Amino acid sequence: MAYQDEITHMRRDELEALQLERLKKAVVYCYENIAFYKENFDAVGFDPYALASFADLEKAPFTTKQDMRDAYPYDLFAVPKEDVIEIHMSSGTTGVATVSGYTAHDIEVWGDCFARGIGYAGGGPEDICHVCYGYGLFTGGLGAHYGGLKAECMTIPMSAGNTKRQIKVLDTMGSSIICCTPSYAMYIADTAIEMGLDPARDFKLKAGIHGAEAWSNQFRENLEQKLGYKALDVYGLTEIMGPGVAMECLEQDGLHVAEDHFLVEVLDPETHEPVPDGEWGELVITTLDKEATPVIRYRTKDITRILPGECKCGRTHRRIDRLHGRTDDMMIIRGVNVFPSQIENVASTFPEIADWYQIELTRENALDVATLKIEVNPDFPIDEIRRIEDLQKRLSTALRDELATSIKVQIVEPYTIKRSEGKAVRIVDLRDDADK
Ligand code: DLL
Repeated sequence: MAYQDEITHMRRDELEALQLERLKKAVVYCYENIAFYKENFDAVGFDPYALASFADLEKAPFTTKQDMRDAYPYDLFAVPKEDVIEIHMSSGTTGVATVSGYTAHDIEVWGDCFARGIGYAGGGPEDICHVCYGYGLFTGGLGAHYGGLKAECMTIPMSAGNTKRQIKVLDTMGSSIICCTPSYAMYIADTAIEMGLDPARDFKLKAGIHGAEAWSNQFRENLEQKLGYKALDVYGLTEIMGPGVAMECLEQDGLHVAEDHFLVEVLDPETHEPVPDGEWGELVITTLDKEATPVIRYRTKDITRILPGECKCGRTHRRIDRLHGRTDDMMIIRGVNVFPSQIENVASTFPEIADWYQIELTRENALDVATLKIEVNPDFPIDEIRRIEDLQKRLSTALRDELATSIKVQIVEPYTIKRSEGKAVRIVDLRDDADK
């Protein structure tokens, strides 16, 4: 039996009844305890006491990141501060930070959700859970940590950084599940290989639980090959709950949403109408039983779709597809929408190419230009101009065929793109502010 199997295998009708019961309470709870929701519901005439079906929720207004910023620091808290036992904050690099609070109940739920994901990875008390997401205001470290404790793993709170020490621990202590961003997993794998180790053989990893940034299927394959394990995806966000809102199982066919705690909608980002299952749109999340900072209809700006049908693993919680990226990260290159992960998908099929890249955005003659700066593998003859030109040409052609727009390609030397211990910086925007 894996952690909370009885919940992750609930009959759909029972699960939906539980969701509806919790949803009814959640809208009333927000209305009665948070002035923002009272004002916003009243403004559009949404009566929380009258909600009788999931469809009724469509009449409720959205909550946006800007609303959360405006509420800084405590205006969206539903409980007095003495009931809050932990807070997290977004980095605030693109504006004012958003603050999210947790009561003791909320922390329990968070640990449960991540622990289920450890179960999805085939893990349990016999496992050693190596957490190298950053600990701190970022939710990655503590979220994975609470999951490790709940799943009764031996949990190693490494935090991010000090890569050589991570490798020493992985090599000697038998870590079997590693939790970090996919780019940090790649950094660790590449550094270990550079140090003369074969991580697929020398480490004892059976699974990785990776998220916080978009990563392509090809990047995943490269990771699995280097580390000899199963790399699984995990989704979460500061404003709702850290990692564990949705997690992938060993089928690697989408992420099961913790539907007993979160209600998800996928909407057309322009019209805000729901799209049918299977179609891509913006993910909108409502917390069903969060106490400290409950949220109704949060517009995540993340693009995904509900995967129709049942998962082969037998769990009943619906799945969202792996994220393409955020609407914010979408580039419009000569009229075509492009996500960095699509570029990554094409580039990482080239054996000469390493998994490190950055996309520079500039503006030439009133048009946005994307230049892919990408490293070759250390064994590539970087001094042979012909070989470089040939590779550049083949890669640009492959990108044009796949994306229907042109991306400039610039091959760079190994180890010249800055490595990241947390979220990788994939887009460097060099356009003037006025151009954006
Ligand atoms: O990144 C929480 C997290 C930590 C998730 C560890 C998974 C693992 P924030 O820093 O608030 O929280 O960033 C949230 O990151 O809206 C997505 O755009 C992106 N993101 C998170 N998980 C994934 C994923 C954490 N699996 C924002 N795939 C979200 C793609 C992801 N993007």
